[in-house]
Amino acid sequence: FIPEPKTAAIVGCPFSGGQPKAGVDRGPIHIIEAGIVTQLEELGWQVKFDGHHQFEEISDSLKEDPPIGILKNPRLVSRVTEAVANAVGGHAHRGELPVTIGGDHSLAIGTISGTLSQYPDACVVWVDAHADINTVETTDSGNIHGMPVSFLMGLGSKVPEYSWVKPALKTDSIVYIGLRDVDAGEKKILRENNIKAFSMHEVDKYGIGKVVEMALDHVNPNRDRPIHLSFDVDALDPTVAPSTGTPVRGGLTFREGHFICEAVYETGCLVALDLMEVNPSLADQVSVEQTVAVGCSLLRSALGETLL
Ligand code: EXY
Ligand code: MN
Ligand code: MN
Ligand code: MN
Repeated sequence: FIPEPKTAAIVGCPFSGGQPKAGVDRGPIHIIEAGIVTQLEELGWQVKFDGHHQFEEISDSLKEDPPIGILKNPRLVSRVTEAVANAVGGHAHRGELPVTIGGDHSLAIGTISGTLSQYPDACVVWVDAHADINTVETTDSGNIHGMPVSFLMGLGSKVPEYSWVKPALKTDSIVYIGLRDVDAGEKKILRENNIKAFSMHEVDKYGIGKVVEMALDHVNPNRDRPIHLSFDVDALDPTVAPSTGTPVRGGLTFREGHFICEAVYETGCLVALDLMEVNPSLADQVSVEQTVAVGCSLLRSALGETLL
């Protein structure tokens, strides 16, 4: 799907409005400072990075952003993700592979909308400890990073502020890997909509190789659909990626996380990539460096780095 010379466009998104913890907005800054641009160039990519997106204009223009129901920062998240959708869609339109670095996972409302605008037949591989599919009705926290998938599918009652989001993601076009902290309301949504999910239970039972094969068979049986890979770093075990806002024990090992990225790259179908929820202000210096390094290496694996 990606023309030669293969070009990756980094969409740096210093944004934290989808959740309450400060610092996740510095994730992309650390990933860039760790040298991801050079690392991807060394893999043979032409890399475009023209600075992090600046969302100040948007936040400054919003004098106040009171909750809608219990949704927190609803207008800010809407406008930022709309801008991200345009950025990602624009890069995809130019034949570049957008690599969005968050920032919190509410950004995926934008990244996946952008991908689907250019590749309506794209499927999504969502790697996360969480399902991020709460609706306006089911969310207990009101944190929109726990809700992007429901917005993209048009589940739950509509928030007028989000009318720009097309419900373009079909329930059979996403597959989850790594789940282990799913709210009761989310379990019901997954069940009722027949949404395919491989939790850590399945990873333990079948092994990551078989799980990824089954996951791809579900969304992309002929390996001919474009793939958007949305990787939440909290899918990894907290011993591997400690610096993240909602860590959950019992996660993917270092290799399991990388295997997913390698296997998606090997399909040749990858058209967009997200790395979300790296929060360099959580945990000690060593843990932060470890998390940033693992974030960079996941991105490299998804863009073709091999072990041999
Ligand atoms: N399910 C919980 C909520 O909706 O608040 C926790 C969500 C955490 C989401 C992180 C980004 O993946
Ligand atoms: Mn850009
Ligand atoms: Mn997430
Ligand atoms: Mn998560």
